[in-house]
Amino acid sequence: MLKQLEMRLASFNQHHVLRFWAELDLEQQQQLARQLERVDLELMAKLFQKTRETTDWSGLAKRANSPPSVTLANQAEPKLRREAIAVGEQALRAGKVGAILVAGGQGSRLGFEHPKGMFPIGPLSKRTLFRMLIDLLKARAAHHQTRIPLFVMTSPATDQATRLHFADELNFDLPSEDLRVFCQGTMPAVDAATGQLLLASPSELFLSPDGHGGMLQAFHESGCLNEARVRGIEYLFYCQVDNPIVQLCDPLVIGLHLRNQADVTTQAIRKSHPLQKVGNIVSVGDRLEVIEYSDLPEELAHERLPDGSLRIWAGNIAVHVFSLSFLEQAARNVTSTGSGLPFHVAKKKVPFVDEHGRLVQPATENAFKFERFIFDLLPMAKRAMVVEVDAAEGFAAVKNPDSSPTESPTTTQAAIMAQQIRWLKSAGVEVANGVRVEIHPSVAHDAETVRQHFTGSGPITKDSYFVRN
Ligand code: UD2
Repeated sequence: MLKQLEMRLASFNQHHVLRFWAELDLEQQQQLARQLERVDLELMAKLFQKTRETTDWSGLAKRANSPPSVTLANQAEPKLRREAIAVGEQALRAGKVGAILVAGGQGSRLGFEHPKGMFPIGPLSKRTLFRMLIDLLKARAAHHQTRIPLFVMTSPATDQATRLHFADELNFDLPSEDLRVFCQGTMPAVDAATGQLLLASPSELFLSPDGHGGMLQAFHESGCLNEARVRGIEYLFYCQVDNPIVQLCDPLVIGLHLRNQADVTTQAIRKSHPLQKVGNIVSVGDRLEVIEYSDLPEELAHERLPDGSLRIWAGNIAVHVFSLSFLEQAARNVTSTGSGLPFHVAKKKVPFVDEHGRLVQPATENAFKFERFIFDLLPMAKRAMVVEVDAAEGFAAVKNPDSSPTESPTTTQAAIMAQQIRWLKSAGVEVANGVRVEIHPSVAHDAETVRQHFTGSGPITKDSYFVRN
């Protein structure tokens, strides 16, 4: 077995990963061999080659237009809204909708040492991101007298802690058949100068999650895709664990998706400023694409139309509705062609074990990491649709620690409270200035249910957490 492994590695100039082999015990040798068997060395060589090529993002952005979109603003097209909501509600009631929550990222920017979903974000309740989102999902399901199965994607970095957390929380009272946790794959990192695989220890490759685009393969290979099909799911609502105000399984966006017979429908926000750190959804020819914020040249990000609005305005908030049949088709392509979603490269600082067996903490970026992004499914879709949502009503992601002025726990909590106070005020409830308010979704989960529950209530004059006893 060793001989074969050596030969395979040598033909890709990767035999250095066995340099500590003789010092490893049997278990460690088996661990390393198992890891290496799973690495596609040919793909790694190709990806390293590709790091030397540059993508002409500027050319693409110049050719790109902002995508045609439907707006969700309350006043817009009331008849279309009503009809779409009815269609979405019907799909929900018929049990045709499931939810995918991606929670495999390590949350390193936030500086939180547990899976990000465990971060306490409820402004008064301190409910975690997982609990906030699952409470919302349960409220949505109860409101439509239906069941919405939840598929949570973890990564090897978050899987165990996430499963333990769910067990501790008694799966947030979700029936066992409505909760699946599946784990995404990993990718090795390579030395930026040589393309050689990096070791995290003498018996381990350095591996990191393969990006949220790894969802497609993991969803398929874990059997979740098939399970969803067997259960009669036709539409999957996809979102990220870091956005507690996502309009989770909103009947309007599901209804628009259905009426348009779309493969993918994606929510977009109007960017608040040209360099906002969200991907840019554009249309190129008859396809949608996302240009990451880091790839969009600054001068193009600043371009404005004659009316003063941004030419490239549509910010990706990573909220998508996928038709199950489209995901199945895309997953079949992955299996049959081995190609799948493209990999994006990032140059990062990656600690590694050097030839003397010492762990080196590099001072500068020394390695390439490779990730797949879910939004690369957009250009594969024959019918893709963009729905504009007001950021205040659907996007308040937690990305950074409180020392940052944006996308921090404080800004997200402020957005949650501002939204709920807005809903209360539009239901005619007075809310005193400076008062902190949080409404548990089992009481009310959107503007309409707040109106139904609170109309006629007295003024709110002190910090209040509304929750069912
Ligand atoms: C992402 C999008 C950006 C914008 C923004 C909105 C990318 C590359 N960029 O930026 O366009 O839409 O989100 O919030 O997607 N995750 C996994 N597995 C992984 C990596 C990430 O599950 O291997 C999850 C992670 O747990 C989180 C989400 O994906 O929920 C976003 O990851 P991120 O924070 O790295 O993405 P970000 O903020 O750079």
